[in-house]
Amino acid sequence: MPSRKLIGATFFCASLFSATAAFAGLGQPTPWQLGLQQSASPVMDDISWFNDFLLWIITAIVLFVLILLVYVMVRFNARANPVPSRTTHNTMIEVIWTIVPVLILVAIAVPSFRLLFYQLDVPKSDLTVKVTGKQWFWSYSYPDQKFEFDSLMVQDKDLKPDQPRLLAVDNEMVVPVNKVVKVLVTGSDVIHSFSVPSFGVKIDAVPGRLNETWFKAEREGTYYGQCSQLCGRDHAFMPIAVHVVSEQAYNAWIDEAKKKYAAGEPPPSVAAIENNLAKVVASANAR
Ligand SMILES: [Cu+2]
Repeated sequence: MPSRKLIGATFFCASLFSATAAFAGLGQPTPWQLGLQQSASPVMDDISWFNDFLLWIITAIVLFVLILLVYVMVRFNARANPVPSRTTHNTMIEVIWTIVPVLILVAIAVPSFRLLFYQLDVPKSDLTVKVTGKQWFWSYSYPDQKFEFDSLMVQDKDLKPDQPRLLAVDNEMVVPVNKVVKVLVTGSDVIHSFSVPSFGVKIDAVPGRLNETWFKAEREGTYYGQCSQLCGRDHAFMPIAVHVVSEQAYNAWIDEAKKKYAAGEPPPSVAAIENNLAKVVASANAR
């Protein structure tokens, strides 16, 4: 009974969707996670919706083709149908199987393009953060506040109990909740990619080019991402951590960060550079 099969399959899909919501973590991956990470921004809401929408469409297509195949095998096998029909053309069916896929593709294309423009069209922003991918860490610059800092992965031996391994960093990028953050992304050496799944952000960091994207985090918390462009030896060890806080906490952080980073590190002395170079040469000779 195909109708009962269909109900069973629909039920299975529905339970898969609810399982996705249950398993997916906020801001970071979880063991045995199915589907995408939980959304924390309007763009990611739309990406999640589009993902589920496509899943329904492909599920319906797969079931339809499966039912047709089973029907053909049962109804038209040599035993059940010893004298086959000689039909080769049926205009009506040919028109349908041309038009229906076109309609399906249009139904997919419309929300797909809408989403693409939504992602790429940066709305009026409340603050700007410039992100630079380096081998192998990220630097965050707050041009309005005139400071910049590096963000390096926390090594396993220094990991605190509440920090996720390979994702936690020493200096997180901090942004206020419910504010549009414009992100300028570039690379300083090779191509990296700035990616935070919960915000629906993924954009290449290309040396000599400034890419831009945006997000609006709608919930406080820490959101993790990783470099998503193979960039060399420590590609897997340059995570991204974005701490979303209240407006007051953000302002307090800005005051503190200005003191901590504004002066920046003094440029290294010539002696220090020469010393460093000597070490590099010595280690190269030793090898
Ligand atoms: Cu990278």
